Amino acid sequence: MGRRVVLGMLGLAGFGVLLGSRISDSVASIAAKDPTGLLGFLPGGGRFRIYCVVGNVEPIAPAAYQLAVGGAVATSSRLGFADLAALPQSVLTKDVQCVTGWRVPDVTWSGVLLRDLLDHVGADPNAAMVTFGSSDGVYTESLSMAQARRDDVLVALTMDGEPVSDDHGGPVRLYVAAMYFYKSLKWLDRITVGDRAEPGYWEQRGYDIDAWVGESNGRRDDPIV
Ligand SMILES: Nc1nc2c(c(=O)[nH]1)N[C@H]1C(S)=C(S)[C@@H](COP(=O)(O)O)O[C@H]1N2
Ligand SMILES: [Mo]
Repeated sequence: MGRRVVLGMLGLAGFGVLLGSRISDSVASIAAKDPTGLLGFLPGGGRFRIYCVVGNVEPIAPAAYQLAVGGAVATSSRLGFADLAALPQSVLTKDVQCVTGWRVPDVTWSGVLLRDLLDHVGADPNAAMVTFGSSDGVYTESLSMAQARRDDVLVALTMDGEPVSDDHGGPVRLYVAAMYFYKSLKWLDRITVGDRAEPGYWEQRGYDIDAWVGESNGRRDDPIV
C-alpha cells in the first residue's frame, strides 16, 4: 500500500471529525488541534490513541447493551452484557499495533473468544465469513471463518483489568490480536455469519482486508505473538 492511501486514511479520519464537530463541541475542540483523527490520549498519560470515524458515539451502559447475532446460526439471538459475562472468559496479553505506526505493548484483554461465541449460537462452521457492525452506525469489519475461529480473537469486555471504556469502544469491542488495530471494531453491536462480506470501513478506503501485522499494508512491523 502506498503513501497516498495512508494519507487518505488520515484525511478521511479528519473528515469524520469535522462532521462530528456539528454533533459534539467538546470532541471537536480537541479534534480541531489534530486533523489526523486522533481524538485524544487517555487521562493520566495513557499510551493509547483514541480513534473514531464519527464525532460522537453515545455511551452505552452495560445494562442496556445488546449484541445481535444472526445469519447462518442455529437461532438468531440478542445477547446482553450479562449473557456475555456468563460465558467462559478468556484472557490474552498481547501488543496492539495501529497501521499508522504506534504500538502499545502487553495489553491485557479479557472476554469471550469469538470462537466460543460462534459455537454458543450454533454458527455454521462452513460459512465463509463473519461480519461485524458497530453502534456508531458507520464502522464495519469482517473476518474469514478461519480467522474468526483463531484463539487470539476476542469479544472483549475488559482491557487492562478495567471494563472497556466508552472511548475504547466499550462496553464490548473486538480484539483481533494478530491484525492491525483497525480490525478491532469498537462498540460491537452486531455479528452476522454468512458467505459474503463487504470490505470494512477502512478497507473500502484502500487498507488490506487480511490485515496481518507485519505482512500487510506495505508495513514491516514485528508480528503480534
Ligand atoms: N467503531 C470503530 N471501531 C474502530 C475505529 C473506529 O473509528 N470506529 N477505529 C479503528 C482504528 S483505526 C484503531 S487504531 C482502533 C483504535 O482503538 P482505540 O481508540 O481504543 O485506541 O480502533 C479501531 N476500531
Ligand atoms: Mo488505526
